[in-house]
Amino acid sequence: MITTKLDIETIREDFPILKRKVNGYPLVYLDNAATSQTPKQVINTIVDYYSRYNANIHRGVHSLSQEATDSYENARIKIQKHINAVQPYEIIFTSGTTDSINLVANGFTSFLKKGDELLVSAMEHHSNIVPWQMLCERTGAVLKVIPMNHEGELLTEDYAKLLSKKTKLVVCNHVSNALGTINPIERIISLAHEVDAAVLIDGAQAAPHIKIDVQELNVDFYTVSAHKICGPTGVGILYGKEEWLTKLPPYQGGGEMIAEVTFEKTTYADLPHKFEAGTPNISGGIAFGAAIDYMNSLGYDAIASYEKELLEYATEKLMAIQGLKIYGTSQHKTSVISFNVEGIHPYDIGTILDKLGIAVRTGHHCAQPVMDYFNIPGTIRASFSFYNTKDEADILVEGVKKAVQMLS
Ligand code: C6P
Repeated sequence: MITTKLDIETIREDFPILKRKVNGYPLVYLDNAATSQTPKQVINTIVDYYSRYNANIHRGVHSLSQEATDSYENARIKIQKHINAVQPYEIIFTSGTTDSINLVANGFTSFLKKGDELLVSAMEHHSNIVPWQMLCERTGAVLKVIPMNHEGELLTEDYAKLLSKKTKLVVCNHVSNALGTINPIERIISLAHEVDAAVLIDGAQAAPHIKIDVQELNVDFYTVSAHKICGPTGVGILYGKEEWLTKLPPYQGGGEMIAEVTFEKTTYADLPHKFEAGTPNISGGIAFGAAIDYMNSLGYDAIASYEKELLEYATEKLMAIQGLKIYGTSQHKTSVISFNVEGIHPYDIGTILDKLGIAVRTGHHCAQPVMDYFNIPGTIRASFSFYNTKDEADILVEGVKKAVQMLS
């Protein structure tokens, strides 16, 4: 298959923020794993919503409310089609991946008993650790860890040995935010299903880079945050198989999630509303749909092939810096480079890079167990998106060299 090449100069025109200067230098934005930038197509969708049809949804008979409801539900359908869910009501709007995971963890309270087991990978974000620890505290279930190696790859044979009839749930990220590793989730899911365990995949870092097909994956739950794929903050989704979402109890009580309320008893609404209490982030949901349209207009194959080029280029250049070590060296990686320079604290390099207009993240990246595994306080993380360029990779490399010179 021939992949069309991205026209990066034209694409960059879509992102007004890329024109700004920081500390007197043109912005080099390499913190895309924390949050991606927003194209004008998505910004305009939000402006249009507030300018023309701002209204509460699923409630009024008036025209504005119906227009807003239609747009919001249309966004749900776009997301359903994008990840190939069977039904639109298998898409639950949430405030993001963290919220989606907490929804499932809360619901599993009634499914687990003392001695049941949950498997979590060694390279999870805190969002995919802490809610499960809280679930274990509530139920007496036991949390076990799928180990990884020094390349930052999960040990699938060890994983297979951890699985048993006691395993009720396996949770794992599709892509590690701290290392960039793309995990073999197809195998993780199929092995879990052999012991009848459910699987939740945290797709926060995969959705910007990989086209997801939840039916092909046969995954039970999958989470996405809009702000990492060119959408707004404060909105995301939980995908759940219909059979699981039907079984799962509601997360929060309130308006819109009910069928009927009396002081004696409340009955709950059908999917997806059972999980969507209160007024949602309406403009955010609609703009999430616009972000999906934007990503698909570029094409995931073209995005992946260009980001691979950027990853290889930047990796090679950074590796040439003496004392620089990259964490996360799997062959299966997204365009994330986590690194340290011997004898220098990551925060100090990050601060100097910022003075040069280069935005990277430094620290533990909300993945402290990963840092503990490598016995480091944190890393400098440069995460590239499709709108970044090789010139920007060069600026990063020169910036790191300059920082090293100043700090040595
Ligand atoms: N990681 C990062 O800089 P929210 O905040 O709910 O949208 O996403 C949480 C989350 C969950 N899982 C993974 C793998 C993630 O990377 C994140 C967010 C950002 O790495 C901000 S901490």
